[in-house]
Amino acid sequence: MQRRDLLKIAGLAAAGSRLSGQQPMQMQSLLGPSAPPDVAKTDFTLQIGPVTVELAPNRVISTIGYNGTSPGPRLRMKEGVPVTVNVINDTDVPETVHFHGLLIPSDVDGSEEEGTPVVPPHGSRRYQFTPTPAGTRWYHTHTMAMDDLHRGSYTGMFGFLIVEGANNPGNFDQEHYLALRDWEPYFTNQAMDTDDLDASGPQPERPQVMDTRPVGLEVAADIFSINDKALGAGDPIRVKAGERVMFHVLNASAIENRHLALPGHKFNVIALDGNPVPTPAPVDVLMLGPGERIDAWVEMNQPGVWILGAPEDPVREGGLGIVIEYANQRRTPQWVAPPKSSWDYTIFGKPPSQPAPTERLDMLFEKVPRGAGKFNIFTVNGKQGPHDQEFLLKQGTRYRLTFHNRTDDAHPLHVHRHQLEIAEIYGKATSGVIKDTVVVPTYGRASVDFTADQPGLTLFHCHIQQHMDFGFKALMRYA
Ligand SMILES: [Cu+2]
Repeated sequence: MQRRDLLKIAGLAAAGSRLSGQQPMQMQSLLGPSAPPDVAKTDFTLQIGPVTVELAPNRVISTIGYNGTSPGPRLRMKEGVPVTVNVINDTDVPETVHFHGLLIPSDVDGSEEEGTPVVPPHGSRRYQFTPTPAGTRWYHTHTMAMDDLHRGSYTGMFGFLIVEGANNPGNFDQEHYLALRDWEPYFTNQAMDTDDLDASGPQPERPQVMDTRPVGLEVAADIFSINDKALGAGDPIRVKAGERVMFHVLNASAIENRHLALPGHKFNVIALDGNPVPTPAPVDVLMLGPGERIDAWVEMNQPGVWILGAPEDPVREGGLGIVIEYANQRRTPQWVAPPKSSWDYTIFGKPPSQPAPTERLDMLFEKVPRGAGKFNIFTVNGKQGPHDQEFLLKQGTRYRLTFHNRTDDAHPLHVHRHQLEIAEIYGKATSGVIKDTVVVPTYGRASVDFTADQPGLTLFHCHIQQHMDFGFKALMRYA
């Protein structure tokens, strides 16, 4: 034994003698001086495993979810207070949990493309981050699904994540969290298209010569729910005349943009994607692309029993709705089609006051129809993802990113880890509407401004799972 080792032992012995008679907690801190102080602390545990969802007594879905339920538990975090989320993967495939709408580093954001380590099969991984900004966020799996409709966001792996800030949004008599979902998806080349409800705007990207090749397969579903219940199967939301009810709505679909209406009532929209809007405004119909959230309150001033649901009959009748029941009202829930309306982000904005950023990025999207039995593919600037050397960001620079949607779908476009301010959409200029996901209309164009202030790989993609899987993505990189 060498002299150096003897000194070490002597040192330890001395430390031990100083500790004798002291509390075990201090002993622990002596033994692990280099371990992070929070390693033993877990604020949230998400356990990935098989779940069953009883949408209705005769409709039970088997899928994968978090903590035995779908939606998963609602996670409440405090803005600026670090958290540890322990994810346990009880399945046979690697998983990732994406914290959608948070400004957090790439290694915990929950995207393999950005370099977040996966949660190995039958293993676990801790995500440690400081949640910001405040607002209605959510979490979900971010794996690829490709042709497997039992993977990725086709499963039940999603839930609300609420970041509480210093400001309370106001006093409401009730508060409800509504996640819009579809189940048991299938491939078809005749997908029901609900975008026509919003297709009244200009179409500057409509090609001179249309691509008439036969379309390939896309994904559709006929079974729907709000949270884990189909329309009529769960308890109604019971209200009293005069109450103000806050709804936090999430489109957790992997497939399609959704609309929501409540006959005789207006939604007073106060936040989009969790971010307060400059001009709160009442609307008859909400529209949310996959990934989007809306916070809106409703004044309950039409006593009766109503269906809060999708305006499209097959979607609502397939389960996308929930009953609103006023006190002392007993009758069959009523549905009345809402007034014709087009969703318009700009009514919640304010006139632009800043000059446009001079640094520009352009993304042009096309769909390649692949014919019967094959999957359509999507391109960004003529190529499928990853585009990992094409979009180089300079730290601290503000960019204007313009989306050119040269396809016949409205796409929900999501940029990770950054906030997007809508600058122009439907041919209208606006400002102050801060989003993480923006639905760009069929053949439409939209510009968003963002500041490159979150170094690290940053994923851009369409939030429709199949579009992302088949090319609709790009990786932005800090130079
Ligand atoms: Cu898309």
